[in-house]
Amino acid sequence: MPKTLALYLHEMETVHHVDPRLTGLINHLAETCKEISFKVSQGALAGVLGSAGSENVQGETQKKLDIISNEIMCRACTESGFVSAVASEEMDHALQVPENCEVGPYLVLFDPLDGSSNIDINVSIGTIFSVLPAGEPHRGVEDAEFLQSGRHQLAAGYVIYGPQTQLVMTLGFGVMVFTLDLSTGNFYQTAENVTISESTKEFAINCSNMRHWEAPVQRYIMELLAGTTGVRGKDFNMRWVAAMVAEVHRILSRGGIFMYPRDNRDPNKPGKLRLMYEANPMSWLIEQAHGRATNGYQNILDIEPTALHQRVAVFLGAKEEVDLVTSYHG
Ligand code: AFP
Repeated sequence: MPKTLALYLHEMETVHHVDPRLTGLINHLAETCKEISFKVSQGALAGVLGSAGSENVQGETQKKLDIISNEIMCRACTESGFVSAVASEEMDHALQVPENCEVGPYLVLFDPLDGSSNIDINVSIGTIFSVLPAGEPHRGVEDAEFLQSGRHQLAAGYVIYGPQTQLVMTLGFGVMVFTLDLSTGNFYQTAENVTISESTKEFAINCSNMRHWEAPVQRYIMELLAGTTGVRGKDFNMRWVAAMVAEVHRILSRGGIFMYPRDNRDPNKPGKLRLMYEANPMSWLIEQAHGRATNGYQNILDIEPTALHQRVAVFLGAKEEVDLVTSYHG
């Protein structure tokens, strides 16, 4: 039988001296995502599909499962005893730990349900998380305390709710994959030290936005589309799932490059994806798997955040391709 998540986390404590409160938090997140996974699998039977009729801080329409997942994550994290506060893509500001619960030394950020447009059509979605240091456990955490670059992350990962429910995570010692066994309720390790090939023939981008992209991205994509008849001299395949979790999972599984560039529709929105909830945790996973992640100009993990809900352009995956499209930005 493969290794359980619990055993892997115990090894991290003994071999790499990872703080037991951090491994405790990861275990807690995994248990919490099992609950979300169950709700997702129930779908219409649990009445969790469809729109909630509200908007989040980004002005996006919320689905019922966005709200349900957010409530599950918020409650589980703030009552865990491991965190000083949490921040979510679905909430305006940081959420504090209730007075009757203990505080811990970590800050957790999450996108409780990434890929909301896939919920009602039964296509892969996921929960993304990022763990930052809080210093001494304390209350009254300000939003500003979350504004740490991705290099400060102590743990990052996601749980994908697809044909299988899988936890993919890093504590800075490689990327590990755990698959939920529904018969035992345990996560078992099914891949370790995942690496991404430097080259690829597969890309992911929402081409419907092509006319809005900046010149470097237009050039790069046109070259890919030209295939064997163009400067690249090889044909490329394309995929688009509309859930970053699923795109990153495919890239970790068989390689590729994923892009969500900035475009000229709204100068106040440099890209669609959120730095703190999506780009940072995914970029750390990709770097741990020997890939690369940039915003076209610099490594995403080096970006100093200025706002909790900051957006960012994202190019991540196979090193050769990310380097090339980044070089086109000049
Ligand atoms: P939602 O979670 O709001 O559906 O957004 C998902 C996402 O942030 C990311 O996971 C996808 O890669 C991207 O948006 C899809 O965007 P488009 O709908 O513009 O293709």
